[in-house]
Amino acid sequence: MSLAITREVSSTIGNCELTHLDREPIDLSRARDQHAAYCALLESLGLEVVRLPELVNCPDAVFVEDTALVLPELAVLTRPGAPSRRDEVPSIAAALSPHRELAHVREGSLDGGDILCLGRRLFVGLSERSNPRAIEELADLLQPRGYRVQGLKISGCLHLKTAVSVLDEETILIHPDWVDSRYFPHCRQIEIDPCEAFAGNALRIGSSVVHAEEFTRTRERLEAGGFTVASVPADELGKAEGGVTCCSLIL
Ligand code: CIR
Repeated sequence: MSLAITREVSSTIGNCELTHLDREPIDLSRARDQHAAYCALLESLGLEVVRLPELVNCPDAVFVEDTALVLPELAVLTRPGAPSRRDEVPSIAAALSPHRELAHVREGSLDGGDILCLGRRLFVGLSERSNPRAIEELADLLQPRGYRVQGLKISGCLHLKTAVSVLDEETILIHPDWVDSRYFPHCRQIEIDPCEAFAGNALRIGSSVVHAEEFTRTRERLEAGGFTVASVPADELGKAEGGVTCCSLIL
């Protein structure tokens, strides 16, 4: 059975990093309820969910995606671009170590939310969090294992995966104002509804697509494209700039 590593929402999430959104109060109990619904949804889709305890001193620790890139052959622990997030990494390394060989980004900065995997092609967003040095380090680690690593520009959003997500082997969901669709000439592309700027983040689990429930117009586009959408409430963690991919590492 596949595994999803998740972590409880920190009681300090109100002090999260914010880049593109204004700070709004976050209702902790509502955020935790939504996170619990997310974990339950992953279980209903057949995953075994590991729930790590909260890290009180790391407000953003629920967003485990940013701390590692998990591939079939190995896991690469990142060096998050926000210094406040670097203490999240050791406990994720401990959680991953029974399952994967581990490698580390040591010099550059990299958030997992900036890495889009399309088969053995890895696209890395050059964001405010991830830089060319980290892309070089990733390439050194992964090219010998048959991966191609390519940086690409994004603008207007936090991470590459805020703007584009993989739906299946040949299809992506994309916000074309935030990432140039010409980077993906080989893909069928479904555009988000323009009224729903944050709808580009989606998590593929088997034949389902996990998606935030408030983005009903984009959901219609996904369904028209032939996808089965599993909606989950996510607006409270959305105030911390988190989406559905951010809250798990899938093995
Ligand atoms: C941060 O700014 O780091 C968090 N408040 C949000 C991280 C969301 N992670 C993701 O998109 N992968």
